Amino acid sequence: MKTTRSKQLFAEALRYIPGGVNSPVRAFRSVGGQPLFIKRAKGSRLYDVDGNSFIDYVLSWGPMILGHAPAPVIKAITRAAANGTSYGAPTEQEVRLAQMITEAVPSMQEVRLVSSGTEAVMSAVRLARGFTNRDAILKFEGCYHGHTDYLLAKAGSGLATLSIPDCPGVPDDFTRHTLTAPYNDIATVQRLIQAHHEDLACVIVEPIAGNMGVVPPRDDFLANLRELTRAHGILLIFDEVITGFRVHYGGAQALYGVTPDLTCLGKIIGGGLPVGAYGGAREIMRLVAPAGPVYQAGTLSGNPLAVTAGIETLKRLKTPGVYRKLDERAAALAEGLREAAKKAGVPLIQTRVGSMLGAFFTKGPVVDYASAKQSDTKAYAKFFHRMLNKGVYFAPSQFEAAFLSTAHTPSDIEETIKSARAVFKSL
Ligand code: HOZ
Repeated sequence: MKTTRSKQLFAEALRYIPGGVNSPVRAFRSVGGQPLFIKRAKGSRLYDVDGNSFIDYVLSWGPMILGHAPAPVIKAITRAAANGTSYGAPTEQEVRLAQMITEAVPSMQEVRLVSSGTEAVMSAVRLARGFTNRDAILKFEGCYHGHTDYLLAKAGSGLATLSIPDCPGVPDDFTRHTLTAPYNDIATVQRLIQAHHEDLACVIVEPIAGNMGVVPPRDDFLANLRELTRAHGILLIFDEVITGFRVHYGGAQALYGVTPDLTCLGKIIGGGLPVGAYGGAREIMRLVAPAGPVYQAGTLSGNPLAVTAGIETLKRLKTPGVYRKLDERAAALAEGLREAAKKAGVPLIQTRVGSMLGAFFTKGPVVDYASAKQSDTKAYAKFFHRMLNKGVYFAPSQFEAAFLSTAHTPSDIEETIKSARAVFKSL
């Protein structure tokens, strides 16, 4: 594979940008080698600056559920851009997107739009603290909720990829109020809640963990969290930045039938433009400024381009059969990879919920961060590079998810499985 131009650009990037990238996992550090610089993308394909093309399963880390550059979305944002790109004043479009979100996710009676998932979570936790008048929060090991100081404790995504357990620059004082428990371990949650319930404002969880690879919740894990938090007046926050509109039009909460108090969204609701949102019961949301005293603001919040892309994306996702089709294609891919690994004698645990997939090189089971960390990351790195050489782009980290879009065709899936057969044999 020719990578001359990517290499030149990366050398240049290293002069001006820390690590040469604007977000750590993009740097290929844990799989080795250098990142590819992307020139354009369309449908299921990425095209790099050296003229290589790839079937893309990263999809900008989740937002591009309709594939890249979907015609109706591009048309709508082009039209919107001609009317100006930001006003710092309310627009009709943001009311429409808020309406669509609250209709799709009924637990979000009111919603505040922000500019990233990090911002959504940070604001939701502040709101939970303001509402309960308590300081402590409980999060799960390997779950990633953005890069807010007190949420970096034992976090997934880039921190798992780069093995950073505690981030310098975060004073101990800031994480003093953050408790952590293993994902899927309700006994530990129960113990922590018993000990700290008077001070616990919220429990925050990715209802399907997608930042330590993909780790689905055990059968009653979410329902038990709901019961325990409700019993002690603790708010339950679902971080659905990845799962929102990904696993179901109503998010993971609709899929599992468990209703949180607050929900955080991002990625898909911006159709590939920077966006985030948090929302919940009216009684709680009415505390957000200017309706109430919990302050939160943003110059680009509700940005007209991002909101337009979000509306157009959600409109398409509402079409009957969309999620069934995504599920069928993802199932075919997961099954094909599993079979191929088995035939080649490669131990592989394939996890999947809808169109979110994980692949761990281990005998498993993978139920939490500790077991995800047991997997053979060197084998993943080899798999990643050999697939890349065959024109298939998976995440450059074991601890991220793979995603499918409505633009992935059966022949994309077949081509991927065919490549994987050869790659597994070579491992
Ligand atoms: N935190 C993102 C994945 N879970 C990665 C963002 C990026 O590198 O673009």
